[in-house]
Amino acid sequence: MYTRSRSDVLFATARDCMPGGVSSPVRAYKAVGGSPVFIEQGAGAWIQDVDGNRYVDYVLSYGPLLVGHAHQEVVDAIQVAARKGTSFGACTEHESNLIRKIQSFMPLMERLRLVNSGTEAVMSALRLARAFTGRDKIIKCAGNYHGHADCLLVEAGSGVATLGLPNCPGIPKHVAEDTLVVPFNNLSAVEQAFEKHPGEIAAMIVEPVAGNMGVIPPADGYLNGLRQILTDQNALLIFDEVMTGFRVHPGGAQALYDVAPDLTTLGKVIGGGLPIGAYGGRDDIMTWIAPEGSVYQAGTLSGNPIAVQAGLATLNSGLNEWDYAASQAALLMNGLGAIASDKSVPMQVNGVGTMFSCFFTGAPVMDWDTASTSNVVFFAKVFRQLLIRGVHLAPSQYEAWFMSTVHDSEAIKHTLDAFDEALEVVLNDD
Ligand code: HOZ
Repeated sequence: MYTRSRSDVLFATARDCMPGGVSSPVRAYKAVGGSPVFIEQGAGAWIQDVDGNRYVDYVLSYGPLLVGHAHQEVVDAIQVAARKGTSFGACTEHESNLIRKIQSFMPLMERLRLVNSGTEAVMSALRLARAFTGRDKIIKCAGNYHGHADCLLVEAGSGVATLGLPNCPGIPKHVAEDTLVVPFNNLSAVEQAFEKHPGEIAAMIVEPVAGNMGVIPPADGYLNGLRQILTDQNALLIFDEVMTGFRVHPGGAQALYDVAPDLTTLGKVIGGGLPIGAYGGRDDIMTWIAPEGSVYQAGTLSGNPIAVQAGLATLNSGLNEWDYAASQAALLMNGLGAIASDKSVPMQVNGVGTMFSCFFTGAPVMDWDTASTSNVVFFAKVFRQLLIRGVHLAPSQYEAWFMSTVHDSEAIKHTLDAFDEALEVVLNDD
């Protein structure tokens, strides 16, 4: 029997002292109704809330937990690192070990700089691209989300799309004007942007598999087409692989689709659940970063030894079992699709590797316009029915489901049974 009381009490307290009661907006459940569950602990594929309810977790901290919750090797690595000291603001051996590990899967990242979040990685990469090219404008895609830096909160996905806040106040007009927005999966829009602003565009940043308007794979030839256009225009191609890195393929989207970005941004999995980010790429570009070059970027906690060790342990363990996680994702996607189809519920399942989305729409989803045809009211109802049946999703149609290496057949069966029942209840209520 699903009951809650303590979560509600804690949320009331949190609302008194935090905007919306949360540390990040999507967590407030505004798009799905009700109030958030407060999590007590996690182990493997499962989490438990403060009222003792258990859930199979597909949020996985929005992606980082490739090996599930409280994985023994990750916990051990964190404990060993913490006993030696939590932060030094000085060089440690394992920074290079983590970077070497990343480079063994993403060799195009010839040199990297570690930072503290995906947002920071993206801000830094864009500053570098602007310095390197001597140009100010950038291109991004509608519905892509690259963190909350001013110049990128324009027609963004993730929480911005979820809460319907396309134009965030507080962003200087001249900053927003330097961001050109094009539809995802549309090469001619990129060509037109260059025609309209010749010699002014420093870079295009793109999620090579979109993950923040739900998961949307690139159309055939899209990434190659971008590579060609950006090369022709002497502008840089930046792959934001904060979400896709080690998730769509062990070598990220750049390996899966065999397209070479000039710069790449990372986060999430490389910290195994602790705060981290990284940016890197061509050596001749990265050499512009201080202290080698004059593009300044710094951070007291950058390369934090605990985050670095958690990331290393996650990559060491997770990449050995990556194929299993991807096969479990495929199993679940097929199962969900079959259940929806049996009940004549229009639903598109989009997924690549270990991340996927279910859109409640009859139309194929390939960009923001088609993603936003998804029935978000229906999603909210299904979300609530799944929650009380022990399945924890991100409280947004536009966030991805993530699979881990420890989601076993019991977790998948539990999810499929819950989905079947949830759809039945929602259809009967409608
Ligand atoms: N960074 C995540 C992007 N999908 C969202 C996490 C959040 O907004 O809390």
